[in-house]
Amino acid sequence: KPSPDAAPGRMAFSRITQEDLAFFRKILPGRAVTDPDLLESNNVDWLKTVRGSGEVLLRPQTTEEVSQILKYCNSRNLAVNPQGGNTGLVGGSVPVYDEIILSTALMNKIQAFDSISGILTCQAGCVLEDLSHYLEERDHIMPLDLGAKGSCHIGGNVATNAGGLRLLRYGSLHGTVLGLEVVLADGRVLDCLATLRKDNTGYDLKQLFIGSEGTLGVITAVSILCPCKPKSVNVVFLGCETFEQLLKTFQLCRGMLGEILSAYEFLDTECMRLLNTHLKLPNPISDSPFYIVIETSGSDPAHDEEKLHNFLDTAMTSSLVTDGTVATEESKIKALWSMRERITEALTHDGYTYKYDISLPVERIYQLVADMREHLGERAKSVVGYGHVGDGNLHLNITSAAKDPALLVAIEPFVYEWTARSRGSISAEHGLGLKKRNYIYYSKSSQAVALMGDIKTMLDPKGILNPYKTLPDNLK
Ligand code: FAD
Ligand code: 2HG
Ligand code: ZN
Repeated sequence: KPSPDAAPGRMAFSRITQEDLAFFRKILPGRAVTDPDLLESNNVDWLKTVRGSGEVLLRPQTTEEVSQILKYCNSRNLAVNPQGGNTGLVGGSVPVYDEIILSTALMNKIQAFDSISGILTCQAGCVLEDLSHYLEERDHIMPLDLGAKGSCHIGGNVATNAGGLRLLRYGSLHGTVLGLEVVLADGRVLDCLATLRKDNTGYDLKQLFIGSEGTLGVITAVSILCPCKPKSVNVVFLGCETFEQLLKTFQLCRGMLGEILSAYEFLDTECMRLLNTHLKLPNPISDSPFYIVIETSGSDPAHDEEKLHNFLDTAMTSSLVTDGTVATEESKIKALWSMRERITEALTHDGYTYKYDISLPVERIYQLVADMREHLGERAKSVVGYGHVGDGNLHLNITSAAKDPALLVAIEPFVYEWTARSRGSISAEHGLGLKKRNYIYYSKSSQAVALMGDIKTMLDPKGILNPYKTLPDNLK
């Protein structure tokens, strides 16, 4: 019996012909790549767990070129896999079979920045970190930040509705994205690239494409609301004895730090072990069962320091936390953040990684890790928990020395049933992609999934955009 995350059979799309290649070479001179060596990295995902056999990589520079590509592919019934920085974690960013890879890597122009409103407009292939640098020079920051910032594209971020480390403060992309330009499956260009905070003229169509994982259209440009660069940033790394204390500290933090709180993240002692072992990152404080990363961002260093000092004083004297260190200058802030941001990388050195990205009522999030550890016993190499406590988002990761189908059967559907019983979501921020598409019913009703299918059929009747992804195989 095939595993539920295995690919379904190849759908009846056309095969690429010499005439097709001639067309692509004509409209994209020097940018229609067929050399298998050059295509290798575009065919395999960041985790190296999913591999496709795409034979053509298209590198458009303009919306018009994307439009011509899709118009042609739709008429020829050729499947297309939109690709940004290829950092997605659910197997959505690479072909399953021979889908054409449409990369946004050369669509990296910043189109406008309005320093009065803080609204940035850019092409979809801008790398998140490049946008951050551009904005920092103009006293602003991006409203999102994540460990993959050096590679991921803003279009990929929007397509996955990426959450990340600042969501607690600046909210999700459903709020900060003000406009999108999207090329539909048949090549029509949908211009919803507004730069307005408020616009209630009819349905808010751009929302459909945020989190649609390349299945409804190719995002070619984004306008996004960016906050002012905070004048003072502090990061605190704390140790804590129990998860209950970690939650009480969160409550205290919300009350005492209030408007300057910009992140509340956690990792467990097993994550720390992997950081020490595989990346040689030393623990900055004494060993603890749990660690908290708190970031404050504000406009007045003296005011922020006073607040932080009072909070730390209360947390220490009430024994909620046992040890800690504070960073105010950039290099130490970066070093503390790596203890949280580099866990994903440390896990890749530990073995084959099974990843779960779960939303739960915040007080339940560590219970799942404890229950999974007990359930798996000696069968797993490592079972680790970390994530965005402030957003109720747990990253449960389980490793084994090599890919282990028996271990997978022990993990799934246990993890999904547990999550559904707690009315959680089986994908908080990474999406469904190829790997999780068939588990959608654990978090969405059949009516909701059926309506998603209707929308897909309306926007992409031939199903050429990112087939085998996001929607379940049994969708009628
Ligand atoms: P890709 O991986 O290339 O693509 C992802 C999906 O979006 C695919 O389905 C693809 O078809 C589609 N897509 C890409 N570009 C477009 C486009 N222009 N139009 C339409 N569809 C498109 N995610 C979080 O939410 N929070 C985190 O904190 C976080 N941290 C991460 C840390 C690391 C180290 C890594 C490797 C990944 C992390 N991710 C995180 C997961 C990932 O979702 C994000 O890295 C990012 O949003 C993906 O962007 P990308 O450009 O790499 O997209
Ligand atoms: C993070 O928050 C990312 O670090 C990646 O979302 C999580 O690797 C993971 O499971
Ligand atoms: Zn995350």
